[in-house]
Amino acid sequence: MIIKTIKNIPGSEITDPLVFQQRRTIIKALAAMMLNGTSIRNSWAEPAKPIWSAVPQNRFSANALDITPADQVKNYNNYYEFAFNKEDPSSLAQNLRIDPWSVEIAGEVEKPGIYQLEDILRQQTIQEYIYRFRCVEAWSMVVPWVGFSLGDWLKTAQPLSTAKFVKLTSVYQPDTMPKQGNNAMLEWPYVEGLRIDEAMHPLTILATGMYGDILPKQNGAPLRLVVPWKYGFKSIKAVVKIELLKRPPISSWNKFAPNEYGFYANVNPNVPHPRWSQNSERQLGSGFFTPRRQTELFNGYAEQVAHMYRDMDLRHFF
Ligand SMILES: Nc1nc2c(c(=O)[nH]1)N[C@H]1C(S)=C(S)[C@@H](COP(=O)(O)O)O[C@H]1N2
Ligand SMILES: [Mo]
Repeated sequence: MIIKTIKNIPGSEITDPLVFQQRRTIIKALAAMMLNGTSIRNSWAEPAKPIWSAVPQNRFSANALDITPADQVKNYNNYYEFAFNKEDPSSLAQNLRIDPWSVEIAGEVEKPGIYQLEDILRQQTIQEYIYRFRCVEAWSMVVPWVGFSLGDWLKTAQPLSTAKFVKLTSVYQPDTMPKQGNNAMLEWPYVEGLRIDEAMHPLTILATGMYGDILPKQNGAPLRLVVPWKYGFKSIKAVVKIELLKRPPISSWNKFAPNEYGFYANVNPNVPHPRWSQNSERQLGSGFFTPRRQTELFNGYAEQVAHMYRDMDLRHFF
């Protein structure tokens, strides 16, 4: 499969230097995978060297932001399939099997299908996106994700005019995910949803890497959603299925506590969580004396996204 992939990309046929550069990166990545281990799974577990370091910046990527140190982002995780604390997912998630990986597109589309991860990555424009990320628990970070536009990919499946919402589903792997095995807390698998315009928005990405490298399993490998203007729980990890629907899906946290976790979950300092203020946030990795950051409406992305909510009461649709 991998060998066939490499043969299929003659550099001479590619004119756009960005595309050429990007495909070279992928070829190098695939070659590195073959050299430093016999399978992709090995290199995911133990990446020998950064493989996404040469990808171009997306136009929404904010170079001016202070990037959170990688070790903080890799060792402070919300991943309830593995643990309810933030310390254990980084070790427990290493058991997750992510090779082979495929993602199904289904529902209100002209062309439903099941796609192998390496084919998706080969066909989509892989870029770096430096984004703010704000958890509903009032901590935040800045992460250089590597990924591609969800909307660009969905367009290839040709959404029907009846597609109004998108449902995303995480992997169900109870033998490696202890909380799924125990049937604990949420209903499994983890489910999230977006309105179709939110899913098609160019800020919305599927990430497969971060910090120029492969995405760690605890951060959602091999493919996770990132919606930077919404609370972190919307950014579902280890995605295996994407369905386009006529009606809104019921997302996991919304079902668990509907008065605390809304469907929209747009970052909003003016709408408190029932149990705490959303007015400010602790920046992950900042020192003890660093002041909290003032939370911004739509997490600082109002210019790009506010128009989608112009006629909505954000207190009601929280
Ligand atoms: N499948 C799944 N996706 C998930 C979660 C989860 O528990 N399971 N937690 C969410 C929450 S609450 C947050 S804040 C982010 C955390 O992402 P990170 O560990 O990469 O920081 O993932 C989100 N995606
Ligand atoms: Mo979160």
